[in-house]
Amino acid sequence: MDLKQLAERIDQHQRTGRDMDKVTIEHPSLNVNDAYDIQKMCIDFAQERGDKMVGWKMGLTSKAKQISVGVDEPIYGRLTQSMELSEPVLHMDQLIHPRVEPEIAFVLNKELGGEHVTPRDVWMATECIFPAIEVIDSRYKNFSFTLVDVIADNASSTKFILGDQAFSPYHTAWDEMGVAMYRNGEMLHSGTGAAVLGHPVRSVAMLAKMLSRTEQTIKPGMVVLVGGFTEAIDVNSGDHVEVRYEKLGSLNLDIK
Ligand code: OOG
Ligand code: MG
Repeated sequence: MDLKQLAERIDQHQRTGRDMDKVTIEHPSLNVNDAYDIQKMCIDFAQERGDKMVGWKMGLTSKAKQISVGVDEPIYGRLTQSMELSEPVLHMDQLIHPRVEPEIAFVLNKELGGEHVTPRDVWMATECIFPAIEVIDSRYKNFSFTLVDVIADNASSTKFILGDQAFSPYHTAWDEMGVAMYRNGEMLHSGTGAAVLGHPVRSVAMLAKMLSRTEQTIKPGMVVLVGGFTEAIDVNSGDHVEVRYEKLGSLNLDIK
């Protein structure tokens, strides 16, 4: 089985926003390592086209998210410059069935890596924390996938936006911080940071450890999305999403 050919196929669907069959239907023997190789190749293609890697995301770090997609272990994905929204507007063209979720993002000021990274190491390497919204859009039909499929599809990464205001890592207790997500004025989901592995800092530590398996590190300046605090919501043209973060203010997203 040619991993590069599979990466080319996924890359094309990521770019055109057309859905596709799960790669494991045709290739049931693909494993998690193959899937991360495919993910990396897709990002290499994007970089060859001039895009730039700006960070990482953790996914499926909360029970709510794991249950909603039927995959019960955390995964990571790669974030590029072209995924970052500079205005709180999401255009539906070239998206398939986007979903929106409340997150926070750590930005590091030191390299972080190794199989023994602790929350303490993460705090020592954290410059600031932003409220964030992630837009995920699985390239697979019906937003349905296995662990291997979703990793190969870059953990459904599509777009993200950070608030303008950066916060000190010591601004609040991030596990106690509440979020509430509204669509068109109706509150659909709420939760706290503890939903993410007990404390969001653990998600960054877990990423560093997962990356150490392939001798990679998180570089200074990189953004790390820790994973959705709650289940994601479907959005359509005309919708307005607001996420209220306790002690951080709100983020908004208009769907066009
Ligand atoms: C996988 C990506 C999950 C999160 O924050 O848990 C994710 C998916 O649900 O499609 O981004
Ligand atoms: Mg997410």
